[in-house]
Amino acid sequence: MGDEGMQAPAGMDMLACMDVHGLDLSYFTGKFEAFIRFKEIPHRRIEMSLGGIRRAARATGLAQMPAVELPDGRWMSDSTPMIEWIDALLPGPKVVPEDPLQRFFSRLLEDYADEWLWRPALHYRWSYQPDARLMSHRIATEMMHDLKLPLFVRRWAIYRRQLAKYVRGDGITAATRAHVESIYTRNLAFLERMLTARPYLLGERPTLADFGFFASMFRHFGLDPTPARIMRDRAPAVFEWLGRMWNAKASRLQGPLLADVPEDWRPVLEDIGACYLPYLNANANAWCAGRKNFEVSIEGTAYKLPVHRYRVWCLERLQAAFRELPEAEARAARALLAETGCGERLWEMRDTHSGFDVSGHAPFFKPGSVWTPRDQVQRAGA
Ligand SMILES: N[C@@H](CCC(=O)N[C@@H](CS)C(=O)NCC(=O)O)C(=O)O
Repeated sequence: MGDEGMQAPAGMDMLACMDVHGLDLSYFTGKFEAFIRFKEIPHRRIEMSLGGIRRAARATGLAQMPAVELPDGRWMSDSTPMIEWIDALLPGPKVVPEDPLQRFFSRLLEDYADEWLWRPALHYRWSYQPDARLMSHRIATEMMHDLKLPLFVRRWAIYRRQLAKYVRGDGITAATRAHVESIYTRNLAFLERMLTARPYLLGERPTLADFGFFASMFRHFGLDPTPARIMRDRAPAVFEWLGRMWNAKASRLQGPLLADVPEDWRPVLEDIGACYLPYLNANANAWCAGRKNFEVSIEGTAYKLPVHRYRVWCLERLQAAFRELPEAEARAARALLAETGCGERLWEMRDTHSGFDVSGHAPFFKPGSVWTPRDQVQRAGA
C-alpha cells in the first residue's frame, strides 16, 4: 500500500484507520490484533485505561477488550463476529474457510480455543507467584495508570480481583487444579503435532482456528513465565508458530489449505466431545434454570462453576453454524462428530434464548453483561 496508483481494497476505507482499544497482555486483544495485522489493515492500538474501559462499555454495552472504534464512529465488540464481519468485507483469501465442512469445524475449534483455554490461562497467570507478580505490576502500571492510588494498592487490587473472579470464582481448587493444567498441556501436544507437519493449522496460511488458539497461546501461555517455560520445553513448534502468526501477512501468504478436516484435528474434536460440549450444555442448562452456579463433572473432576451467559450464546452460534451446512456436508459433519465422541451433544440443549444478539447485529450490538442471569434478560424483554 502507499504505492502510486495502487488502490486500497474495497471495504478497507470503512476500516482504516480503526482504533483498537486493548492491552498488550490481553488474550482477546492479541487474537484480534493478529487478525488485522494479517489482513494488513491500518490501525492504532489505544492502550486501555480504566477510563477507556468505561467509555468502551458505554459504547458497546460490554466492559471488555478489545473494543474497536471505526472511522465512521461506530463501535464493535467481540472478536469472533468482528473477525467474521471484516473477513467477509475484504477481498482476498478468507480466514473463515470457504469449504462448508472446514468452516463448521473451524468455528468449533475457534470457540473451544477461545472459551475452554480461558480457565487454564487465567489460572497460570494468577495462581503462580512469579506470574502474578509480573502481571499485577504490568496491569497496575498500564491499564490502571489513571487510578490515583499508590502502585502497591493498585497491584494488590488487581491481584485480589483476578484471583477472586477467575481462579477461586471460576472453579479452580486443589481438587481441580491438575485437570485445569492438563487442558493446557494436552492442547500443547495437539498443536505441536499439527505445527510440526505444516506452518498453520489448516495449511499454508492462517485461518480461524489459528486465531482462536493464538489468543491464549500468545498473550498468556507464551508470555507468562510458568506456562511459557512449559511451552519452550515441550512444544517448540508452537513457540515458533507464535512468531510466525504475528508476522503473517495476507499479501505474502496465498498458499493452499488442506482438503477436508485434517486427521490431526481429531484429538481436539475428541476433547470437545469429552469436555467442552458437556461444559457448554451444563452451563446452558443452569442458565435456563435461572441459576448463578452449577456443578459439572468433567472427565471425573467435579467442578463448581459460575453460569456464563455469553457461553450460552456460544452454543447457540455453534448450532446455527451447523444449520448453515448444505445437506451433504451436514451428513459428513454428523459422521465426524459421532466418530469423535461429540455425538448428539451439540443439540442436547435447545431453545436456550440467551438474548445475546436478538437482532443479529453482532459485532455492532449492545448485548449487556456476559454474566446476566436469565430472569433479568427476560424482564428486559430480550
Ligand atoms: N468474547 C470476547 C471476550 C473479550 C474478553 O473477555 N476480554 C477480556 C480481556 S482478554 C476482558 O476484557 N475481560 C474483562 C474482565 O476481566 O472483566 C471476545 O472474543 O472479544
